[in-house]
Amino acid sequence: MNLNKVSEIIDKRDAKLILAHFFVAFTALFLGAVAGLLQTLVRSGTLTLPAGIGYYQLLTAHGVLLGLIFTTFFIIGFLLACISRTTGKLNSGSLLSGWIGFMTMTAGTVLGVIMILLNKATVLYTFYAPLQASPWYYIALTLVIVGSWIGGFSMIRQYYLWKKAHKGELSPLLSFMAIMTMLLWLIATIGVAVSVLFQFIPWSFGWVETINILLSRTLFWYFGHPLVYFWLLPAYICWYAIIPKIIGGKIFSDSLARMAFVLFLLFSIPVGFHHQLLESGISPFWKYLQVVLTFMVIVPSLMTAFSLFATFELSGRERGAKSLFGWFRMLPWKDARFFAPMMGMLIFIPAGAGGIVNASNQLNQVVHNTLWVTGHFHLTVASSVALTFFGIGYWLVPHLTGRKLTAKMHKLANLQTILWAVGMFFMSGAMHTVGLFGAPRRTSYTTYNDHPDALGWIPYEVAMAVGGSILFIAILLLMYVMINLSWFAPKGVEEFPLGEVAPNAEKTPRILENWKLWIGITIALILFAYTIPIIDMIQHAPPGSPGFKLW
Ligand code: HAS
Repeated sequence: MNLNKVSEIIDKRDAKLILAHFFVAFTALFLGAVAGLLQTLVRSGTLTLPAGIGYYQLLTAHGVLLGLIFTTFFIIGFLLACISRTTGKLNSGSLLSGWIGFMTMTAGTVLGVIMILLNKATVLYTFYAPLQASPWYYIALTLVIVGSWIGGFSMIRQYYLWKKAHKGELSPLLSFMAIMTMLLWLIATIGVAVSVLFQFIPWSFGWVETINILLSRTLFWYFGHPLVYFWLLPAYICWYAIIPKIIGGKIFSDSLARMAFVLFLLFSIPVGFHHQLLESGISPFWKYLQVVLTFMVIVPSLMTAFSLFATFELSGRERGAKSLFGWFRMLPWKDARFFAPMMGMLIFIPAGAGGIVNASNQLNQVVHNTLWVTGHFHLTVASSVALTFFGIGYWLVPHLTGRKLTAKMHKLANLQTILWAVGMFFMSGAMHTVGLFGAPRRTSYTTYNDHPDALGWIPYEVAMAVGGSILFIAILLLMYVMINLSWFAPKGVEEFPLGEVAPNAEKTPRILENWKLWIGITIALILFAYTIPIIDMIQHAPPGSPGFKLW
């Protein structure tokens, strides 16, 4: 097979496809952020929405645009960039399917947003039954997912062609990680696709009268938890394989990085019940089993933390750092490509600890459905992941547009990161705290008839609004930087930083690339964790529910 030579600069045609994904991603980010700002103002009682716009309508737009659209478009664009950079420019078939995937996802996004704006889909991003949206909303979600599959297949095809042309060689780390991330997504989305196609669409069209709620929620969370690792793994790609180059160090271990990704594939799917610990209808044994598996999925993150510390320390020591933490000062704090992801890493320490709290059955009883959980995911996806994505954008956008990240843009980008961290400190800190006092999530402004508990929550809700406003300023700054890097920055070549493995790292065992083995174990674990509970849910289903429109 004749693949093109790998070039240090991504091919122009591939760049266009990647930039198209980024364009939709950053537009969704901006619109979702406007919704977010308004939400914090409404929730703190500071603002009443005009023109009949509902709080929950806004909340749906916020969750969908940021949690589903910004992330999916950015990730697919970034993974395509990783593939193109390390296996050579996309061949014409892969490029074409990349564009078809993009168009399908974009059509789904536009249709979905129209449904939300028409107030026909105020069901939040988790679209829990029995809330019932217009069937066109579920069709829109289907298009987004099917489009992402087509994009994913174009990456897998490219990877397959590379492997064929390089028989017996270990694939480039970045491509391996990109394919693993995509594989995780493909297996995870099967759950939500089954639920949407066989439950939500027939039910919302009125072809069947009722829906099995527990089954729909279970299929959602079968997808919903690996979804969070679909967000996280691209950030890990940057931390493992790109940051070492930016700091002038080396990747600590290729094997460890690949092993962490394999473990994510194995353990991130059969754990959805930890989102349903308080739901009846699932026996405690299966909940217990999935909680144990949840604790397994913490291991690759701990491995990642270890590997990153090793990379930082070794690179600092190589440059003469002597004391225990001397390497800390050697890190390039003024480099925006480093600073934003690094803040993401630092924030991931408390964010991950919060996840461990959530996963602990007894503690989950205290925090479930409170603002604590909202605080948790604003630290994980909206800080650790988002800051890393911004950091990637700072070099990848100019790399693709043939421009330079200037010293002025570095400064603004660093200011952006600081504002983001400060805003999130206020917003997420207040959410975590008031969540422990019992304030529920997914709730508009109310004082529950001036109940003293609810009145006590208000100062925290105001702190959330303060944080939200700072975050919005940060988004405006981000947009300014991204627009500059896309169209106005000086022409030039911005590097695609690609780390090299430390020369004395262990040789990577071949078994880590044994796709059949890992996919086989993944399927076995999924069948083990889900088969009996799902049969139970179908055989002993309570009467199904008709649809409700409560908005
Ligand atoms: Fe979570 C709910 C458990 C991670 C996102 N999570 C959510 C929801 C979202 C979400 C969106 O068990 C809400 C869904 C909804 O709408 O209802 N979560 C976990 C656990 C982890 C975890 C155990 N979550 C994430 C990540 C997310 C995310 C990542 C997005 C990207 N989560 C839960 C549970 C719930 C939940 C329950 C349900 C709650 C309920 O009741 O509803 C773990 O994966 C976390 C492991 C992480 C670590 C941290 C490792 C630290 C690293 C950084 C090292 C730093 C360095 C820098 C090296 C163990 C890798 C240092 C440098 C220096 C210079 C000092």
